[in-house]
Amino acid sequence: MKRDIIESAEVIVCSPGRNFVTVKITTKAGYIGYGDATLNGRELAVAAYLEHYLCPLLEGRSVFQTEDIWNYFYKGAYWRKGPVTMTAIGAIDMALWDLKGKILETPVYNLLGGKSRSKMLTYTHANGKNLEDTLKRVEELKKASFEAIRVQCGIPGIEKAYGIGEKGIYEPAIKGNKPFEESWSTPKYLNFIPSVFEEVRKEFGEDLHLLHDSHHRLTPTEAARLAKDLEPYHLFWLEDVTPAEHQESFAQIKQKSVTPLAVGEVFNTIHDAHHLISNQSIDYIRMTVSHGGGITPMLKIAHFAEPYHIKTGCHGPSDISPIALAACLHVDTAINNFGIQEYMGYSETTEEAFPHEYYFENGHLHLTEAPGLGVDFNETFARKFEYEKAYLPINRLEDGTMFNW
Ligand code: KDG
Ligand code: MG
Repeated sequence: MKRDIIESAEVIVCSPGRNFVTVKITTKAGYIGYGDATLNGRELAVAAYLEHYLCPLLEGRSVFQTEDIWNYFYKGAYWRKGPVTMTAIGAIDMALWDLKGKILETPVYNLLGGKSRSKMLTYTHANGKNLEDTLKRVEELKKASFEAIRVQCGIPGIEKAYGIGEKGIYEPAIKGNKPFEESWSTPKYLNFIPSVFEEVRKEFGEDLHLLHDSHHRLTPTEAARLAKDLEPYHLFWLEDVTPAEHQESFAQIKQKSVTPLAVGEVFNTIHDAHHLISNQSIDYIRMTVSHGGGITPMLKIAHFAEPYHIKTGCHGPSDISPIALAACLHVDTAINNFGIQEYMGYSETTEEAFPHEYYFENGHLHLTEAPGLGVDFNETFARKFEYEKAYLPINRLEDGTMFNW
């Protein structure tokens, strides 16, 4: 019996700790590969796309044909791109690479170029309701060995600002039948945020890598002001300063400031970023493996960015499962132009549902020699937690105008 021929592909939607969509591909010889198809707040759309259109076409295909299968789904659909389509293709691609590694008894990174490094610099989030809280959280994370920290802070006068959770835990999707409403004031934000970084530097010195996410809220001129105001605090990067559909905006910001720029967590193909990369308008490309269509295209994007001095900084929120995080880590390990890996961490229930080989130690994520992606799926346990609809918040200006979240 050929080891690599696919027998079935199945989609599992459940909520161990939060909602996740998992693809399970089984070969005729009994090998099992897993992919993550979670698209926060739109999970069932991806599940339906997979169940109705992609999974039924996999039977009889060889798991080794990742390039042809990827193009079969991308070019073969006629309708290209978009987060739903690309997350669905990404999950299958990930599961196929997992299977290739398992069949060949080697970690996936060995199939992508081999080990370029032994550990990945990792950042996590300090989200404080106010400055005092934020400084406390930075202190805790430093003690937990993080060398790179994304710093967000509640803004005086804004009741519910982006990225601030209760007791330091931040989960953006909220269960219910309607999105939660946040509010926003760009002037209040711009007037306050530089003072946060001034305090963080005063308290913790220059050695800590500091990052910040503006979450798509500024115009290019406002973004340039923030980037300039933050220059004295030497950020590792300033993320998503402006809505990323308009690639030309970044060139304007780049000309006005030397604060490094990162973007890409909502991108799903190279066509969202090719000008940004070839014009060197950014410093870090932040697409993640699941939403960017899988390991196959992510590797090409990293290679394309390399000669332009652009490094990777894969999105790694808790709303992609440990399977997708592991897929990022295998790409991170294999490429030369790795920058940093985001890691928000998971609840105990999520950890139990997805036992994994990767581990965090001394500020870095590490992989082992385990074959495939090195993440298992405890299906019986995970299925005990039923999917519940959850939406990402929406965001309005103080006068009620719909704004970017
Ligand atoms: O689902 C949306 C989150 O993943 C996003 O808000 C997190 O911006 C984010 C980040 O940088 O991790
Ligand atoms: Mg972000």
